Amino acid sequence: MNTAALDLDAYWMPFTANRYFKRRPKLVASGRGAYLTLVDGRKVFDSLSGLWCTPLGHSHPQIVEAVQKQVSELDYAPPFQLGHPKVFELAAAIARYAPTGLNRVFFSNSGSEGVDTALKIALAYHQARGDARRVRIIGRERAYHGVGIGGISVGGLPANRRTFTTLSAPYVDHLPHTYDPDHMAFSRGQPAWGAHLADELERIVALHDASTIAAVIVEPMQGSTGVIVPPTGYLERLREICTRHGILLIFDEVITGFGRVGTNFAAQRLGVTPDLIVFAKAVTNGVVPLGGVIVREEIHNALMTGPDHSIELFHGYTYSGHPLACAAALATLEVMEADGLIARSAQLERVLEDAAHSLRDAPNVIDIRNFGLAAAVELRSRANKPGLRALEVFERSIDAGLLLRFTGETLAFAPPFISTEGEIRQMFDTLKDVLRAVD
Ligand code: PXG
Repeated sequence: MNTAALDLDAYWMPFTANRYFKRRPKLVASGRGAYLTLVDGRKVFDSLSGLWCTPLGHSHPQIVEAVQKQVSELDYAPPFQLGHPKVFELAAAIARYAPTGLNRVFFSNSGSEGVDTALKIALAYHQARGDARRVRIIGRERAYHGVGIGGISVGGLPANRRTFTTLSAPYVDHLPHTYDPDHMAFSRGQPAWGAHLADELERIVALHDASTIAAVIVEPMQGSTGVIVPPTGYLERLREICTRHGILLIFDEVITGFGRVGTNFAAQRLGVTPDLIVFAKAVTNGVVPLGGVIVREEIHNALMTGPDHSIELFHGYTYSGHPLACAAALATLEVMEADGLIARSAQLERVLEDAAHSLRDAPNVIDIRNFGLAAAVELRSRANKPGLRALEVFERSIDAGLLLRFTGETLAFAPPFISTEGEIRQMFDTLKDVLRAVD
């Protein structure tokens, strides 16, 4: 494809250094299985499964077929006061994947919208029960809950918040994050240190009074800030404190949901059941945008009040439960089940862990973390040039056949579940070579 004639000016790219990119554009031409091919012919291993969203690999024939069939049959159906069979079928299928008791599903189109939806449901639930003083939401430092106003308010990444503070929701507070390299550098799986950080919730509850707090929202494993793994016992303690004070616990499982940590959701892996789960990404294998919230039955039922012809929740999207998204999701869940891919994700965890930690002595590596089929390698910054080393590693890796994700000085890996053991080892062997070549 001749891209020299392509005008790059009009497209304002998301979360991208636009000017840098447009001087050195990298355009993807096609994707198959665990690989993407750039327009210049370079083929790269997709080591983050897209952006954590394509665990079954690109162009999966069964998903492609399901979407093609759907678009020719029913391309769109209005979701307000009308439904279509697949959206009900999908909600029931998702409920079967979720922990017992969470069996009502509200659909959005993205993780950000899913987060906003969960926060609204939490507020609506308390109001419906006559507990309208519960208006505060507690998030966490370093959290990423998408880019909606709700999500950045409870989120904890300063760069994503600081420009927009005037729009942020006022009734929020934040737990401390759980990352402390002095206590947990090079941990394999869950760090032993840090459960006590959950007790900070008691302090926040005492400060604001439990009667004003609606919900706590956390990512069970923090993905986009660089695979920050919950310390053993930490989430259990959060759950216990929330239950004791009548506070809802929301797990944002946009990254961890649908097999990334070797179980359907992180809730099941970690044995901690929240009241609401936000999902997106892998549910459709990234093929069509879809997100949503899985809600505990009692929360849903508490809102089913008033005359039965009246709307119970004033919330929804034009594309809630879009037929193409439903077709893609049903096919994705079918393939996951038929091919045992969540079990495969679990099986590959140890291979990934060993391969990642083999970089411990590689140049400029200051931490390695892993959990489920995800890992992060943290690099030392060059003096006065934060992020530049990771950027160079990223560029060189592409030449070496590896597409990796970097933010700041953190490299993140979340390979497709269909990867071979050899491909997972190769990812880190390639990275090792690249790190030796970058000063
Ligand atoms: N919650 C969590 C936990 C996420 O990780 C969102 C919400 C927002 O989802 P949408 O669909 O609105 O983007 C996310 C998104 C990365 C990366 O490189 C992570 C995300 C998005 C883009 C890149 O880690 N997570």
